Amino acid sequence: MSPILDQTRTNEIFHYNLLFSKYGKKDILYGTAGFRTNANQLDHVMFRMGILAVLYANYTKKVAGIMITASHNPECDNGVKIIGNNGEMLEENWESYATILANCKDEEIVNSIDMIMSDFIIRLGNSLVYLAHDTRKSCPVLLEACILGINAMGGKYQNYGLLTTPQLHFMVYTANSDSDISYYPAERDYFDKLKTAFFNFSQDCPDPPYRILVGVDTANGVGALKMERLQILLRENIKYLEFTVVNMGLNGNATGDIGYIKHGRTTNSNNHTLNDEIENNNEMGTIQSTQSGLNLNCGADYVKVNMKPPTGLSSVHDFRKESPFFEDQNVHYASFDGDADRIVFYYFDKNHEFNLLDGDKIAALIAYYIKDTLKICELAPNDFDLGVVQTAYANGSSTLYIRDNLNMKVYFTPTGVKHLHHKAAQLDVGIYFEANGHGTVLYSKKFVQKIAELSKDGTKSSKINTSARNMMNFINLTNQSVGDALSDLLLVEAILLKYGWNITHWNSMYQDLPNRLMKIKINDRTLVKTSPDETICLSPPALQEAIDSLVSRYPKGRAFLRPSGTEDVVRIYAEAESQEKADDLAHSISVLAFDMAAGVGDRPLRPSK
Ligand code: G16
Repeated sequence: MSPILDQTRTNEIFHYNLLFSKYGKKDILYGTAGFRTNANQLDHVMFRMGILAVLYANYTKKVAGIMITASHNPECDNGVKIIGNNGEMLEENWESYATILANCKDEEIVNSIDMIMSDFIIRLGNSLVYLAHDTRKSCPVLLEACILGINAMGGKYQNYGLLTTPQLHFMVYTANSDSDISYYPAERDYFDKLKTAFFNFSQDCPDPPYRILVGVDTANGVGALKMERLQILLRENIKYLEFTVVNMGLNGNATGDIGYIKHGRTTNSNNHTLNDEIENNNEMGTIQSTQSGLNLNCGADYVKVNMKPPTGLSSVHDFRKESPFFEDQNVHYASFDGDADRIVFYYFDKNHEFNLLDGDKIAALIAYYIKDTLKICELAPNDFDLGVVQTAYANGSSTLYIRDNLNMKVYFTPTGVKHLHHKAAQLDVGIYFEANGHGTVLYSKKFVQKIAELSKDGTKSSKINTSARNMMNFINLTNQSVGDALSDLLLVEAILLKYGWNITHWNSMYQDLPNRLMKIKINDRTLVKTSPDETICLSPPALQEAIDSLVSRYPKGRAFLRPSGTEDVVRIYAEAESQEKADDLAHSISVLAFDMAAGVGDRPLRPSK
């Protein structure tokens, strides 16, 4: 998320006509606009991000995007993601300017703007900023502040209302791939692309003997509306795959079984059809859902961190028990986060044990499919630079599997999708996933061109033509601008369909090393410094030595800690040969860090099963 916001600032009222008269268009008269709200006192920051986006759009001469969301964090948190000109994340050098602008005093704003304009040699002209937001109640107020900032700089904006973060990335990417920036891509384009690619892919796959039921936990967030729409679109053509959406965040029911399918129709407990919501949200509209319980006891982060299912799944279980169509092995689940840019999968095995398939397993599955396809297409392994990009959080077993079984290169970057994305973009096929479920695949022009040629090459066997066509559809199904829960969901389902695998089969690709993720609050997390790859703690002094000594006592032990970039916490990751030992190790390091780095509040408790 960018920039790093100073949440401790007191509220400010900013007189935007000062900026307007300096930078905005002089022919429109605006009064003084002040805004005083309690949206975590971040409205002034959103105002400045509106300004920044206009400057950035003027610099790149492309559409910029602002997504108002605090993603996987609780409802009370607020944040903003700025989207760069390729539909990707804002460049790093701009992030530091965004941070300066976000945190400067009111009286320094003009100077900060002038500095940015001079450093990037910006001349203000036409600029367009796309806006969207998640379902937080604070969004309308923050959006208003953002629009004021854009207006103050004489910029134009297009408000898309409720979108997932990856959808807004897609809009910016689409607009910027077209030279005419007055064209507004529609949400329909996004859904058409996914629907068509998935349908075409499935045409070349065998029909599964049973219908497959996928329970999707949308974290009571914006993903609910979008998943609902995707489900309706897919249902037109795909008969054997049924999605059941839970934790839709409507009716103020945070944790109940809110949405479920009966006779192929989706209702909530009020018999209010969700189609109404979708129709109201007609592409550009802004509706604020009456959601609550966003990311609360549900969603990708909750499931990954706690290694347990979210609340709200019992409707899927009920359905499964009642229906003769579904067999256990054909039921699995997925969880999105609050802005639907992450996804993890899971299922219950015969012993009703919970099994998690996180970003590492998704990366391994995609790597397997791509490797297999290249082999069928008779492309030499060295023709293309293929690789998987991971972070230190990647499970050790996943790295070994990708390296040793798939013979693919594995690269490591620091945490943060921007780093992984950047590395993946240097490869012909760059598969990147963080263990938390955030990731996608990037394909080079050279690779796409070759696959397109092979799909139509009459001198090749029909097997090669089909596999290459399959790969082309897979490429079209991928959101290459950013990790996208909806797109990733379909990528996974497409591969499972192709091989006729159920989730148990997928899970058996390799066995995760037992691991545990914990977080602690300390007085000042900025005092914790790590090596660039985040595996060694450089400060406070002596902490790493103590960690090393603990780790050495655990067979197959590995552990590290790092300050979070999105929450006021330090995260601790540990792996070991058993779950109990991984829990022990993570807990011991948490206590160590708590004691050595001025922990705040209660000492960390040992994780419960
Ligand atoms: C964001 C970043 C991810 C990162 C996550 C947690 O996720 O995009 O790359 O892994 O925060 O970061 P940290 O451990 O530094 O708090 P999201 O879903 O909020 O975009």
